[in-house]
Amino acid sequence: MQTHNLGYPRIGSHRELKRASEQFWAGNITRQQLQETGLAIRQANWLTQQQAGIALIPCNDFSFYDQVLDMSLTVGAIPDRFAPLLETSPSATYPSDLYFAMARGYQQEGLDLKAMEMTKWFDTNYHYIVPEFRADQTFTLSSDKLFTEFDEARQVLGKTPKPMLLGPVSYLLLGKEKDSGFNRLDLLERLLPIYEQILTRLQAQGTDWIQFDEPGLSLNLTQPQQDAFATAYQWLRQRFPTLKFLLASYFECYGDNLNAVIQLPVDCLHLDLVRCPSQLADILQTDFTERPMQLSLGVVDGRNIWINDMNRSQILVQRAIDAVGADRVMIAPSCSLLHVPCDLTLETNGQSLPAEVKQWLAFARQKLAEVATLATLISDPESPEAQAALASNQAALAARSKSARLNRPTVQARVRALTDTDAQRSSPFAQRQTVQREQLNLPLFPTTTIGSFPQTEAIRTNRSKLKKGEQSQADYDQFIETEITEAIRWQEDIGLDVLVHGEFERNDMVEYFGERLDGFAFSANGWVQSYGSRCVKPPILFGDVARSQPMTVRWTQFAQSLTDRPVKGMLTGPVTILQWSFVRDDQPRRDTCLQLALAVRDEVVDLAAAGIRIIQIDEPAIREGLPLRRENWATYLDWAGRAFRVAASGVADTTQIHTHMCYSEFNDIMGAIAALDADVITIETSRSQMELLDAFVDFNYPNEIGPGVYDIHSPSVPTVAEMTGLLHKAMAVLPAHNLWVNPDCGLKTRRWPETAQALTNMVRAAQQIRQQIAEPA
Ligand code: THG
Ligand code: ZN
Repeated sequence: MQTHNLGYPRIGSHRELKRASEQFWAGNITRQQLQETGLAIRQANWLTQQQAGIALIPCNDFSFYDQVLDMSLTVGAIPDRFAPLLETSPSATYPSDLYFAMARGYQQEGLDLKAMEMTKWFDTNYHYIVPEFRADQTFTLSSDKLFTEFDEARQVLGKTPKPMLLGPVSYLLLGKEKDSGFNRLDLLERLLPIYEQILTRLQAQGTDWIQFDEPGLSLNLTQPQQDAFATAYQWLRQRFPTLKFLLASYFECYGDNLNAVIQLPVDCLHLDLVRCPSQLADILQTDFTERPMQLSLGVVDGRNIWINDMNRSQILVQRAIDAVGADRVMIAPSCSLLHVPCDLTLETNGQSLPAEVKQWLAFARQKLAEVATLATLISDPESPEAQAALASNQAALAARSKSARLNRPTVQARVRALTDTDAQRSSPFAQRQTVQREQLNLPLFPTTTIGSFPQTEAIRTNRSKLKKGEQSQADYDQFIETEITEAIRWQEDIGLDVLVHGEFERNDMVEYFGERLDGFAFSANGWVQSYGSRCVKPPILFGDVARSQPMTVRWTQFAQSLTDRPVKGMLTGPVTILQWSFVRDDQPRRDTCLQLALAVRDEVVDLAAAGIRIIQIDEPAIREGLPLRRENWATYLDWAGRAFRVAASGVADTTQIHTHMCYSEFNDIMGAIAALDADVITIETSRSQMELLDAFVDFNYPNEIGPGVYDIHSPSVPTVAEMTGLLHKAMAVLPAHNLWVNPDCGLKTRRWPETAQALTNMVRAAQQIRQQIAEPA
C-alpha cells in the first residue's frame, strides 16, 4: 500500500508568494526574485511532504496565480487580445507578462487588455481563471513550466515525483465558449495532441505516474460529456500503454458517472471518501475487482481542518484491502490540500486558538502525517509509534465530543423550538412595503451603497496597532468615530438617501462576526488562497454558536445619531458565515446554520430596538453553497432560505430588510431567492449590462431590487449617462417604484478619489431619472 498526495498549498507557510507577487506587480522586485521565491516555496513543500512520510509526491501543483490558467498557458489557449505580449513571453519564462496579463489585465504601453474572467472552483472559496474558447480554437504546447517543475522535484526528492495535470475533459468543461455555434467539448480532438506532447516529454523525463484531475466527474453530466471521458482516456492510453494514469475527482460522489468511470483505461481511481464514504461499498459491488485498477482512498479531509478519525479510516482502508489486496490500494487526502492552511505548529496564540481546540485540528502538514500514520497502522499494526499516534488521536476525538466548549444546551433547545412562524415576516411583502414607505418617506429611485467604504492605509495601520497593543482601545474607538462622522457628513453632502456607517471597524466580513460570536476560534496564520495573491483566514466554527452581546449596534447607532436620514445596519448572513468558515463536522451543516441564524436574528432585533430602520443581511455565498449535484439542491435551498428568514423575521413590518448578492448566476435559483422574501435585494448587474436582471424579470420578482449601476471592481469612474442608461434598461422591465440605485458591491477595495466621483455621478443619475418621471418630455 502506497501513500500519496494530490496537491499542497502554494502560498507558502508565511504567505511568501503573496508578498513576492505583490512586490513584483508593484515593480519593487525583479522577475528573477519572484521566481526564486516560487522555487523556495516548492522546495520547502516537497521536503515537508517527504518528511511527513508521503511516498508519491505531486509536482505541477504549484502556481504563480492559478492552476487552470497554467493549463491554458500550457496548451496555448491564449485569447487573441493578448497577442501583443506573445513575443516577449517565451514558453521558458514562467511567470511571464503574458501570464499575469491574462490573470489581471494589462494597462501599459498604450495597451488596455481586459483580464480573463474569474469564477469559483466548484463549491470552494477558491477562484480560477475561466478558459476562453473560440470556434476556430487551436492549441500549441506553450509553456515549459511543468517539465521544469518535474526536474526540480526529482532533484529535491531524490526520486520520481507524480506530475498532476488538469485532465482534458474537465479543462474544457471549466471554460466558456466565446463564439456561438459550437460546443467546447468538440475541441477535445484538437486538445488531445497537446496532452500527447506533454506526456511524451514527461515520459522521456522518466515519469512513472501521472495524476489527471477530472473534478468534472463530480457534476451531473450528459451522455456526450460522459462519453468525452472515454474518448480522451482511450486515446491517451493507446499512445501511452505503460504510463500509469491516476484519475482523481473529488468534492462529490461519482454518482451516475461511476459506471462509466470504472470502464476508463486508467491504472488508479481516486475516491473522495470524506464527501462520499458510501462510494467504497458502491465500487466494490461493481465488477471493479476484476479490473486491473488500483484504488486511491481519500480518507483525510482536504477541505476542513479537523483531525482524522483514524479508527474509522483504518476500517475503511482495511475493507478495501480485504476486497482487492493491499497492493491495489493507495491512501491520500480527499482532495488537494490547497483548501486548508499550511501548518498548525505555527499557531502559538493560545488566546484566539485555545490549546483544547488546537488538539482537534490538523492543517496540510499535519494531514499528511495522518496519512502516513494510517499507512503504518495498516502495514505494521504493532508499530509502537503508530499505536501511540492512534491512541492520542482517539483521545483527542473523545475529548472533543465531550467538551463543554462545544455544547450549549440553551442554543440547541432554541433551534429545536423554532417554528414556521419564526421563519416568516408578520405580514406579506405588499403590506410591509406600504408601512415602510410611510415611515421611511424615501424618494423614487432611492440611492444607497452596499455598506463598506474604502479601507485606507490609516484604517489598516490603526487596526494593526490595536492588535499589537500599540494603541489603546479608547484611541482606536475615537479614530473609528471620526471616520464614521466624516463618512456620514460626506454622504449627506453628496445627497445619498440611505446612508451606511462605512464598516471602518471591520476586517473580513466573516472574520468580524466570528470574532464576536461564541463557538468560534481563530488561527493567527491559517491563510487559504482565495484567488491570485488574495487570501482569506476562515474562522473555525467548532461549537454551538451563541451571541452573548450585540456585535454591531454601537457603531451603527453612533452613525444614526449623526443624521436624520436612515442609516442602514450591515450584517453578514448565516449562510455566508457558514460557507466561509471551517465548520464543525460533528453535526449537519443545516443545524449549525440555524444556530448562526438565531445569532444574526438577535442582532437584527437589537438594531431595530436601537432605532435602525433598515438592516441589510448580506448573503453573497448563498449560490456557491449549492451542492454540486442537482438532486441535492432542493434540500439545501430549503434550509438555507429558512436560515435567512429566521435571521430576518424577528422584527416588525416597519423594519426594512435588505440583502445583497454578488458573483452569482441567479437563473437556476430564482425561486429560492424570491423565497428569502427580503424587502430589497441589491445585486451585481452592471458588468453584464443588466442581463442578470432578466432572471428577475422572467420570474416576475415581486419585491424591491437595486440592480448595481456600476462595477466597483474597476477603478474607472462611470458617467451619469452610463448609469441613467442602465436605469432606463431596468425601468423598461421592472416597475419604477420597486427600483433602487446603488453600486454593484461594497467599496472596501476601492480608493476614495474614484469612489467620491462615482457616487456623486450615481446620485446625479438618480436625480435626472426622477426629474424625467416628474415632467415627461
Ligand atoms: N471574504 C471571505 N471570502 C470571500 C470574500 C470575502 N470569498 C469571495 C470573495 N470575497 C473573494 N475575494 C477576496 C477579496 C479580497 C481578499 C480576499 C478575498 C483580500 N484578502 C487580504 C489579502 O489577501 O491581502 C487579506 C484579508 C485581511 O487582511 O483580512 O484582500 O470578502 N471570507
Ligand atoms: Zn458584493
